Amino acid sequence: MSDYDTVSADVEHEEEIPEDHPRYQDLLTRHRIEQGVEKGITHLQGMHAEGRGSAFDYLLGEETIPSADEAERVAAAHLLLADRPVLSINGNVAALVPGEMVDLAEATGADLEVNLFNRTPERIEAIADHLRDHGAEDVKGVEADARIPNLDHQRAKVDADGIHAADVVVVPLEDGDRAEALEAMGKTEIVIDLNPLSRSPQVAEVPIVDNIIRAVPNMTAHARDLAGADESELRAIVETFDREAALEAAETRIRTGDL
Ligand code: PTJ
Repeated sequence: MSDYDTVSADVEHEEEIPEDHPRYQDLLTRHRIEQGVEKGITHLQGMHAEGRGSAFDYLLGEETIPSADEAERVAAAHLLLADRPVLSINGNVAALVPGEMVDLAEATGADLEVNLFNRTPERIEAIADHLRDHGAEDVKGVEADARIPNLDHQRAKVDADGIHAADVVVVPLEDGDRAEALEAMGKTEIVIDLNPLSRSPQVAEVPIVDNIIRAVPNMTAHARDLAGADESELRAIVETFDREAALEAAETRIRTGDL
């Protein structure tokens, strides 16, 4: 019998998923992605992305490993130091952690911007509404009056006073081309991605190899802890971070199960 056999596939509300189920987080994640597709928030391709992520998470032990926790603290420090931090939201992020992204934006003074790989006006509006339903006051990305250079048309659309002008950008579950193009614009990129070998974490200044469901609340908790820290303390946290070591620790955990 598989772990899934005890939970019906047609769960209507996430409260029906038993919290003591051994694969609770995975079931919750799948349910939220399905709901996202049904609401027109998440693209069908988001299901494939989720399936890939879930396999890596299984190998990570479905927990935040110490190197990811450190990266999440470093990310919080970067966001607190930034002049114009922006959190980029796609269809998977909106389905999985809408309220948690709003909390992180509040804790760090960041803006929220919808930025889609498969961009349509309907999805942009649906995601902006969904974020507002979860407490967001201002959602960028609807106007899209600027372009990321060297990227083809739809994926390049951003707000001039949002991602285009940002100094620090959180780009979760991102496709590699756009992550590289943002990096080429000189932005400090914080990438959340369960696959440490994917191009996005490989180009990020802060790669976070963790499930977004765990990573975002943990970043917010770190940001709240660091809220009273002075600039020199935040700079020390950022400067001592070793991105190569973080990527290596995640890959080792996935390949061997060892920390
Ligand atoms: O909403 P759109 O139109 O912007 O499209 C979004 C998707 C995710 C479909 C698009 O960006 C895409 O195709 O992304 P990729 O290239 O499939 O990359 C997604 C990455 O996110 C993969 O490396 C997955 O391992 C990773 N991933 C998936 N689920 C999670 C995750 N990382 C962290 N937490 C997750 N829950």
